Amino acid sequence: MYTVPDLPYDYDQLGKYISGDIMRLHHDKHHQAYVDKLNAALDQAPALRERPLESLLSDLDTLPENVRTAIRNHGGGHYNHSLFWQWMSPTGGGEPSGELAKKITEKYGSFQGFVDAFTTKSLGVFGSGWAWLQPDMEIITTANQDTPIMQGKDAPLLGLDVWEHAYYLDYKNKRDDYVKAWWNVVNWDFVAERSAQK
Ligand code: MN3
Repeated sequence: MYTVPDLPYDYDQLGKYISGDIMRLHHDKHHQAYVDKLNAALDQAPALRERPLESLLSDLDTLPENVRTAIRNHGGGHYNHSLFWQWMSPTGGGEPSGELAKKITEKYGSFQGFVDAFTTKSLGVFGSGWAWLQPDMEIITTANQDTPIMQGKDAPLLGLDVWEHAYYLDYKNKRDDYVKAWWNVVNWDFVAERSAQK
């Protein structure tokens, strides 16, 4: 049985940038729904419970057809959101340092160059999806709850949820204001940790 992990901070702690109302809805309702539907799918294919979620998501083509779409959508949702909570922090924001900063600067010229490129990609996602920074410093996007490991790529270093449910209560249709605010809570320590593991 999969469960929703607790937030590593209080619901209201990102409040200036992402309200407690959004965090409660997003974590307690949306993420919970992905987990519930993932568990329901696995009830239909109990043998898959033996395998880690990453293994299922990176091997979707081999899964039984009756659960493949559910695992893609809801397993992807659980995987992405479990990381997303950790990619934010009340003490986040600012810029990365060390090796990660060097890699970003090498690729994008400056940290601001990276922020601009990532923001442009995020705003270019049509409908619901995510923007990702990959270990090779490429910025990619996926639709719905698809995640880079479904496409044979490495696990992402950083990801941004640009589904309307992630910002609508605070920002209405203004995705650009949400993305601008989000940089203030990005947990660069966690991103650097993931980068160092590659
Ligand atoms: Mn979401």
